[in-house]
Amino acid sequence: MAKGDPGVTTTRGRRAAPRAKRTAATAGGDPELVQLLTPAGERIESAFGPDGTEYRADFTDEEYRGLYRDLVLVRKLDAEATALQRQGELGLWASLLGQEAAQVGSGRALRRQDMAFPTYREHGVLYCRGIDPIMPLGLFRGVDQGGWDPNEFKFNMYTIVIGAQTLHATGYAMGVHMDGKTGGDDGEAVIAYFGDGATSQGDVNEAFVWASVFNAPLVFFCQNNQYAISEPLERQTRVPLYQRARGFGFPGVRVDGNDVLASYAVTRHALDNARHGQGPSLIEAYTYRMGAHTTSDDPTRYRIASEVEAWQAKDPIARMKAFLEKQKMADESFFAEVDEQARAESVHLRERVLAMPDPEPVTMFDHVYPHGSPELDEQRAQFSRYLESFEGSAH
Ligand SMILES: Cc1ncc(C[n+]2csc(CCOP(=O)(O)OP(=O)(O)O)c2C)c(N)n1
Ligand SMILES: [Mg+2]
Repeated sequence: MAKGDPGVTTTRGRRAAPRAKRTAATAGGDPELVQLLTPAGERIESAFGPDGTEYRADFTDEEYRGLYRDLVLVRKLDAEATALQRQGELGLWASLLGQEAAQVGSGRALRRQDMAFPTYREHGVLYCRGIDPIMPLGLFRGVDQGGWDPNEFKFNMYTIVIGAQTLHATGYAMGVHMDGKTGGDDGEAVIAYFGDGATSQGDVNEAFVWASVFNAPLVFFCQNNQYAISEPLERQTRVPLYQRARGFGFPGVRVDGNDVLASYAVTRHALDNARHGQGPSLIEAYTYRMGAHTTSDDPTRYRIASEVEAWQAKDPIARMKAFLEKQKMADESFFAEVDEQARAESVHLRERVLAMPDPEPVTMFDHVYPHGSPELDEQRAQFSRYLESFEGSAH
């Protein structure tokens, strides 16, 4: 989307609006869900969070079209990565299919100075941070260690250890606060991504405690995609996840994670509170993992097709397209042009993946420590001798 700063207005502390303004009718009767765009593509003027905060998102036509473009692009690039894995070109891929709106909405809500801590599935946020989508593919191809400069892009490394990044984010956010970088519009906020399954990890609960008592400028962004590999949500919690926040002493809100407008509005509000020194909050983005957990998983073994079909009807891209059509903000030529851009970018991605050179095996010792170590030097030498023992081999 356009790099401007789209308007999001929120009103804190108001009482809940009359029913007609709320989202209950369109969100399957769930008054707990903040939604600004229904699955049919109808725009909702405003929606209220559990603490009475009113959320709105008013974008220009260009910005609405930009959000749509982002959604289509990240889905297409993700599909290309899945195909590359299927063809043996990547070792593994964790698809974001179905979670595009949660990621683009929250990713675009970040201001330039904000820092993000992802899991292994945040390809949409990575895209919004301006990182070349080729960057994580080296990791999943096994030819590099997935490197980009976290400080340059304000986006940390992918984290496979479930929940660990919430502690990293908490420590970082505490540092931001102690350095006096909060308290104004130019303050820095931090966002930590994690899944529904991660909420059962000790790390995540410890992060909640520390962030709370040290008033860290941190948004905990939980993508509740309903599964932790094969374990459904009911194995993680007996209460809606966003309500957990209350016990830790900070606000929680559940947003329709398939609604890019609401995901943006809720995240922007939480980040702005954090940067102004109002401490952490928890966002539960209610969404669905449309594909497998990773390419190593077969979801047909633990969930039924009708469940997937029910969520297909809430597709984040279809509703944004329906909205643009209804509002006459975009015509067929626009949609065709976006599709063509997505196709061209995915072909370009594929070409670059296939051209990635295989690393020399000994380079695995290169980036373990910034300045190496005598033990590593010895291991490298041993490994080199081992490789040389294969007389006549490529090594
Ligand atoms: C500490 C730890 N325990 C277990 C695993 C294995 N594991 C990988 S993904 C996953 C499920 C995570 O589910 P969730 O937090 O809902 O995130 P999602 O994959 O659905 O995005 C598990 C248990 C791990 N990577 N790290
Ligand atoms: Mg999950």
